Amino acid sequence: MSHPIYDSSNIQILEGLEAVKKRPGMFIGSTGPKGLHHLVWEIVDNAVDEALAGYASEIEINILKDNIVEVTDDGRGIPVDTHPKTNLPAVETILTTLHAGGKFDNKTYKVSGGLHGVGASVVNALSEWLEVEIHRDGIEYYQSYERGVTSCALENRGQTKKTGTKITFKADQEVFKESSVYDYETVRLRIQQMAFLNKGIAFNLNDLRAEDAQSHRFRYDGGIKEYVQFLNKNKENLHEEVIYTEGESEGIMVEVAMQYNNAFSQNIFPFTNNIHNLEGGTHEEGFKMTMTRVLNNYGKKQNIFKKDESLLGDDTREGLTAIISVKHPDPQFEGQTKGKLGNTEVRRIVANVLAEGLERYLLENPQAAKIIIEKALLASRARLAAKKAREATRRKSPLDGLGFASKLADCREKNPSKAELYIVEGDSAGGSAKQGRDSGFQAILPLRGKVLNVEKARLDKILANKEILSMIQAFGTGIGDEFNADLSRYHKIVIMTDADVDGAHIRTLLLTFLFRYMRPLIERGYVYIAQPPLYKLQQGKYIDYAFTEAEMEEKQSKLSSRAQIQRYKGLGEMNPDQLWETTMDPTNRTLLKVSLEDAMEADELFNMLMGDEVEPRRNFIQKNAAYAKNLDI
Ligand code: 28G
Repeated sequence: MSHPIYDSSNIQILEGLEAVKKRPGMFIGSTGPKGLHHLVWEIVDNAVDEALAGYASEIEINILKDNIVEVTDDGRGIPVDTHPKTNLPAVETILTTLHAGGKFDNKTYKVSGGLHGVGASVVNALSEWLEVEIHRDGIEYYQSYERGVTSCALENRGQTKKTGTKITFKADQEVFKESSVYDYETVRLRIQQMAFLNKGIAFNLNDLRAEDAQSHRFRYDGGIKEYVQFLNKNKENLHEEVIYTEGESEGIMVEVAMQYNNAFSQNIFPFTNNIHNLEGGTHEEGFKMTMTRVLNNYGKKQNIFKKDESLLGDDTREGLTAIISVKHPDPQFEGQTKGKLGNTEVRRIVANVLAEGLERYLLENPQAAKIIIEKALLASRARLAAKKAREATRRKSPLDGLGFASKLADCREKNPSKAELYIVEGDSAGGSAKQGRDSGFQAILPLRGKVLNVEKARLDKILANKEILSMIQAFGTGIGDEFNADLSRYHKIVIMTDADVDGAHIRTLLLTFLFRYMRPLIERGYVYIAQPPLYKLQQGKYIDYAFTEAEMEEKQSKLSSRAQIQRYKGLGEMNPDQLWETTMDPTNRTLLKVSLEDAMEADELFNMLMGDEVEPRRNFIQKNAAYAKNLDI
């Protein structure tokens, strides 16, 4: 120990460390896999900050054997001069005191961050050990720490020609009990996203844990412009060039990139300091407001509208892929998951930056402008037509409202808080569920074939899909402008699909539909995923079930002689009694409640991180199909 005498600043250090170790979740969200990966994001964020300040251009991230992580930048190197308050080298202060991350003075601020940005000291406190190597002013320095406590004084290791910082750490297994294994795909996706969001910075990622090392290099000089291209890669785009604009005001930097395609869904992704704001916020509001205003003005001025015609916000966003990236020195977050940007000045600043850029684009590209306005007009006309059609159906008798017989087998219970609806994949599983259920309070809706991918269809087409119509009718909530969660006839809507790739796909499509069109049902906690077992173990009269391979092996090893093992390929293979006992009986089943966060993350992973590439999506579903438990598909 380099400082055996504890003065007041040392005591402060120890208190800070204790706080982090006592409640790691408060600082990194959780001590599960997500929290573990946060350690990496935190260190990478600091390197990105140094690059954004204009001093670093290359960042290397290596995952070494034993899940040791090494991050290197070619910046100025963390300062080493003695800090007047702590009497310690600046680097030691940064790594051992809470919130010393870059807020030493108010002249500089961290740009990256959000949940992260908590400072490298948090990573240090939650690491079994951490080492820092600094190349600065011609000298190489080194220091190491154990669980956040300094283990040797800052060492001068002689001369160097380079500059920069290298931090190497091993996450504390006593903290990350669940797992301290990094998932390469997760790291790759996030690093690629960081590369898109911070143009010009090069990221080198290497996974050196296995014999056959994997690596990726990302550098996008076009930044979010290239991000939009990536997202729209397999789409038919309505104009070739991505519309891009940037500006700065009141210390807030704004960048917007967007492009229309011929699909119907809107994919608008707002970011603050490199963090995706799943719940939107003032930047998204400023964006939407301006899109509506500028396109309406342009359409009117150019006489493209028929009389009385105008665009609603939604019309201007049909088929639009957009990234809004804001860098703010003091972001405030609100909302259910603290994922919504609240700073009110941002609305105006985004609006100003976008209006200027978009108006200029429209004037300079009249052909593209015309195509965009016409696409929005088409959306507006379809919206009015769909409204008329809905009004017409509403006047019909409610019984033949659908124009076909729904396969819903309803329950007798009419009190929504006691009634459950199982949405079951396939007629045969639907049959088993109908026989096995308790018809007192459990309703069954079998779905045939694939549910329509709502990403690729407009509301009027979605409403022509029988499977979706039967769901809407069963729920009783209505849809679109008329949606009302209070009318839901069931407070448990359970998605029950096979534990295979197709099942995972159908589940994803259903979740996407519910997330995009019936979000309040998820917010209220009405949506669940059933967990059918994957295995049946039988030994004479003894029957047991297992939900994972590991559980099956464990149960098998506890039996004296070898049990017969059956792997269920689908729900249809279970007889009604088995289905009831394992998956539907409230006293025995495990239902997974779908949280808004789960649904948002599913949507995010699919639509933003994966882009529109078919292969990675398919691989991803395949890889995750086995883990029905993992909702974050
Ligand atoms: C490799 C993994 C992660 C970093 C720097 C560079 C400076 C710095 C970092 O300073 C304290 C606050 C403002 C001066 C700043 C170097 C100014 C001059 C830096 C990193 C003291 C933090 N020279 N590079 N921190 N500042 N890279 N990479 O963490 O007043 S952190």
